[in-house]
Amino acid sequence: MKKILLIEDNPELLKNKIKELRKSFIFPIDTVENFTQLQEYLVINKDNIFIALLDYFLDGAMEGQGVDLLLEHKIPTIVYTQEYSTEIREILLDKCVFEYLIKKPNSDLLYSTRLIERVYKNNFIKVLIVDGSKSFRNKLARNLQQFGLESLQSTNAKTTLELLEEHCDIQLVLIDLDISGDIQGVELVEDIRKNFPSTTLGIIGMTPHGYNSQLSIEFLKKGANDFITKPFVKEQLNLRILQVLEMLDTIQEKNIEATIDPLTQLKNRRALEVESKVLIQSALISNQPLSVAMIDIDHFKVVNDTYGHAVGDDILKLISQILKSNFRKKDLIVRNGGEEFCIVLDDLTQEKAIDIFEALIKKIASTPYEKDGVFLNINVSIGLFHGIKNDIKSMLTLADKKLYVAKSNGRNQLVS
Ligand code: GH3
Ligand code: MG
Ligand code: MG
Repeated sequence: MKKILLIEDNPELLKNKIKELRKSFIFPIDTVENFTQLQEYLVINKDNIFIALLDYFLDGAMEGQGVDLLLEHKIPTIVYTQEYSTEIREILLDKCVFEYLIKKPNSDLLYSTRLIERVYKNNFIKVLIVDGSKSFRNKLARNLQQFGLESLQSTNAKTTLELLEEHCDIQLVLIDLDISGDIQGVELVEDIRKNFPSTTLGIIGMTPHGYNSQLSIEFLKKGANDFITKPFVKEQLNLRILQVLEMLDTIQEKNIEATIDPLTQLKNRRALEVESKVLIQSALISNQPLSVAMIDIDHFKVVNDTYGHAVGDDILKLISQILKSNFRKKDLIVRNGGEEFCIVLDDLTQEKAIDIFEALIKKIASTPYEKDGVFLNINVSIGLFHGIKNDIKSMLTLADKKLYVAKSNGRNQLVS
């Protein structure tokens, strides 16, 4: 895991800062206490850190040489001083440092935390800059790099759309009003939105100074998440980027929460309803059957009643683990609710599907649960429907009927 580098020559402040950081982050923290140490540290470790928190007036580098050294190594840096100085702020903004803060205890703590988290996450995404001016694009790219963001560049609509198709890790597009080609910035936003909704891709429109403010509003109407007027102060842009990316993260987290079962990390019933639609569609088109299996743990109530709910939960996790390791990545594996699971497979003959689920029953029966002196054999019963219907519900009902037969025939078996 990448680290935070803390550069501070005041031992008391250093100690407090570490304590503060440990409260908010699991990232490892390295520290150096003067300029010589910083030089030595960077020779070996420059690729292992994702952000540096730097005391501007550093022992051995009272002129801010620490900043230059970190920038030389393209390391995103937040610079701190004891007292606020407009002069230092100007120097730092000019140098492309992405943030300058005061190091009074607890000052800007929440903001610092947000920034550090953002810079870390920025390592995994890209920004696309769409602008006619090469010098502006390069300047913006340097800025973004200080924010931990790698960027791609484009001058026109066609290349922009191609790059978006090619790079699925682009999470933000910055589009100037005036771009090359026939299609203008605002129309490009509209084109992008046909395939990339504002819940997965952020767009910030850039309007050159002096343009009619109505044009900025057009950006929003066509689907941009925000706009900014040129020329802008870097902090202004960074804050807008921060907000847009944080919003996308929140949406993504909510989507995952809504479709993943927290105990087993398997998909839930809601995910089954959504994802089975795609499988059913392509099965109907290619006239191929699906294999839908309902799996239910045998006598699970007895396990809970005898060994307690925690052991029950552990067993649900164990079974989920076996299911995950037994199927292909594209297969739909779902915790349906309680101690019931559902698996949807495509591309199989009925014989092959029966083989797979017979093997699964044996595998589960031969993988005992063993922990804290509890030793238990677990069995499951499976009802298998093989065929195709227009909706998942009717296939589940048919599989469920077979599961019922498997239970009444004595459990630990497959009925197809
Ligand atoms: P059968 O062989 O007929 O399926 O019997 P069974 O006991 O497995 O079925 P029953 O439906 O009677 O009981 C299911 C039990 O599963 C009851 C419930 O407490 C337990 N259960 C459901 N969800 C969870 C869970 O999340 N954690 C734990 N520990 N138990 C759960
Ligand atoms: Mg059961
Ligand atoms: Mg049940």
